[in-house]
Amino acid sequence: MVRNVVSGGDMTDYKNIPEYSDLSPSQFFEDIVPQQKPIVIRRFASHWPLVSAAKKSPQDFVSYLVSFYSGKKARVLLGHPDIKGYFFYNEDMTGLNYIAGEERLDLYLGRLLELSAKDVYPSVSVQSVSPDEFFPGLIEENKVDFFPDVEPRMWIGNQVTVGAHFDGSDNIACVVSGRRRFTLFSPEQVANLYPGSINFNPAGVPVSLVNLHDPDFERYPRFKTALENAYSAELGPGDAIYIPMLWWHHVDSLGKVNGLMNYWWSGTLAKGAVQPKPLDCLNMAMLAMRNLTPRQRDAWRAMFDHYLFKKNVDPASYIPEQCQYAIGKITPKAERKLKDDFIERLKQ
Ligand SMILES: O=C(O)CCC(=O)C(=O)O
Repeated sequence: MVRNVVSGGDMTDYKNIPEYSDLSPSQFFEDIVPQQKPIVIRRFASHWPLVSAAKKSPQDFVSYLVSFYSGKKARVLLGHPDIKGYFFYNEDMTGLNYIAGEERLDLYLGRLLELSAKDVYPSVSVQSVSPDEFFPGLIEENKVDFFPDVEPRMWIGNQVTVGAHFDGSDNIACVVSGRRRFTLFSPEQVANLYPGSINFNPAGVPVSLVNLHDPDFERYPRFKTALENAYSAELGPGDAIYIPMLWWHHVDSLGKVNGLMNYWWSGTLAKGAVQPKPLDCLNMAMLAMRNLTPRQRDAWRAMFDHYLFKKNVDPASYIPEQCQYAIGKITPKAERKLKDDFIERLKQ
């Protein structure tokens, strides 16, 4: 059992996410991760100099970061004040409601401080940048012993909103500056969230087409059910949230200068992750089966249930190891051959 359960969050309209503090990596990986349910870990990184600097002031946070800066330019997102920080599609979904450009991060961070003094300001954000690339040495001073081999990513911006989306990896996201509110939906809520295009979206994965802050219930009536089943937690510097793979997360950055460090692991965004991604498979399955009748699709559902979901019996339990391939045991050579066969077929 996991110890040190602290109180739940204080969001009355949403379900609380269980909270822990002083969680050890073994408690986390042995007790929490197998359940694939979100938790909040208070004081996950409260010992980091980066968090201490942010707690002093946004200026201290920025100065500390800039002291590591490599000089490389990063992709910066910029949105008009009218979008109220919500990076999304444009009105008719022919494009996005923000622009992106390359910028030096020391200039960006300086600008972020300037904007924090204004009443009306554009939304700015750098998302999922590599600390090793842009701030070499930062990670050595700001480590957790949960993930010795996972390279984290950083997110720095003002009051921006990332609409509900999912990732193909498990994730620990740790607030390092400002505050963030996370609103989570379980994978079973997918239809109630009205996910948009797989191939054209602001996030690299489908995003919910419903604006959590201003839901159009006439157009998206099932979103009410999603809201009834939503979880929420607000995090400050040093606090972290565990978001299991495929859990939808909508994230509001609430401070003037917000920073996040996150760790994606054992999934499609982690180092050494397996390719192709499950989302590629979904795309491919839709392409391959688009002209099948509903009955034929049902027949394939049974086949997927058998081979992939192993519903009633594990096929690897009765197929000799040397013939299992993707079902179970596969040698690197056989995996390469399977992928090469795919490539050849896709070229046709
Ligand atoms: O915190 C954010 O702004 C978004 C973070 C996110 O989507 C993630 O960590 O997967």
